[in-house]
Amino acid sequence: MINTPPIHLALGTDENYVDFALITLTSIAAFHSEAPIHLHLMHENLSEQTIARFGKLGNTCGFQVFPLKMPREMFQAFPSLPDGRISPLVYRLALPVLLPDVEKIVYSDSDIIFLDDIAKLASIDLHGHALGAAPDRAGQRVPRGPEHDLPEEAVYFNDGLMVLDLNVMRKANAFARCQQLAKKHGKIGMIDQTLLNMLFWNNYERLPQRWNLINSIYRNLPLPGTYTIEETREAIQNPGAVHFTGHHKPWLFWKTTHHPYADRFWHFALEAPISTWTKIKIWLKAHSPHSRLKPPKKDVPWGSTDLKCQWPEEHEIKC
Ligand SMILES: [Mn+2]
Repeated sequence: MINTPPIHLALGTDENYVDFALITLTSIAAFHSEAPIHLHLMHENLSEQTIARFGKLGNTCGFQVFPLKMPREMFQAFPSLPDGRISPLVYRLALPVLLPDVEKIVYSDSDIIFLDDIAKLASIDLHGHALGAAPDRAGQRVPRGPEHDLPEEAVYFNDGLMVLDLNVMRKANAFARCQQLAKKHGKIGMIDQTLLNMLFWNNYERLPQRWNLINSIYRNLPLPGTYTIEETREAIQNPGAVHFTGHHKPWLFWKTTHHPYADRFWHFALEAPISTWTKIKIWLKAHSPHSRLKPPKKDVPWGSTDLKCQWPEEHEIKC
């Protein structure tokens, strides 16, 4: 164990998203047992008390927490939140600069639940590319063309779960170029994701769909040029990480359920070290009529029998 190199993992949060980050980490701990995890906790102004909550979870689950405070001056080029804070969405862009000694790192959003060992994701060969990521339907809404710095043929990826090669990103001067592009494009939508696509649309390794099962996957056919029907079905049958993209978050009471694995979120939320009040709210959602999986609008070649209904034995929280 001592000689095993650590898995580097980066998560970014403000006080509003702390519970969700803790839920994501609880799911990671449940499926991971080998190499130690170094968690780089990106934040701007988390209290010491809050950071201690991550430390406590790390102590019981065997990962080390390294708080990583975002220097405000680095983020001047990006639109800030209405109250003046840095948007936590853009923290990830600075990783190549913030962690000069780290080579490979997994970045995860906090609306993600892992259902397999993160070590399998971290060890995926990127074949010299800057990053590994999975394509996303959200790219359909992004304007293309030379003036938008994104060609028509780009297969737009989701940046919520990525394996990054920080050396390759540093060589490409990724963060400085993100700053320049942000100034040029002002308030573009999905800014972090669109900037990374502008830089790396032709320099990313396509991850198997099972490593980022986005919200729309169950109710839609895969976009042409992304995954085949067979690959999509396999991913639905054997997910590695599920991602509650878009507005239908499984913790929002009035939102209907579009993600086939929303129940896994409810499970880990009830296991995670979060407040009882939050757990009650999530339990109510899990037991409300809105928890029923909304069927696809169109004909899709999979159904509820393709969902992984059996929990693997190792889902038990080990810590
Ligand atoms: Mn996300």
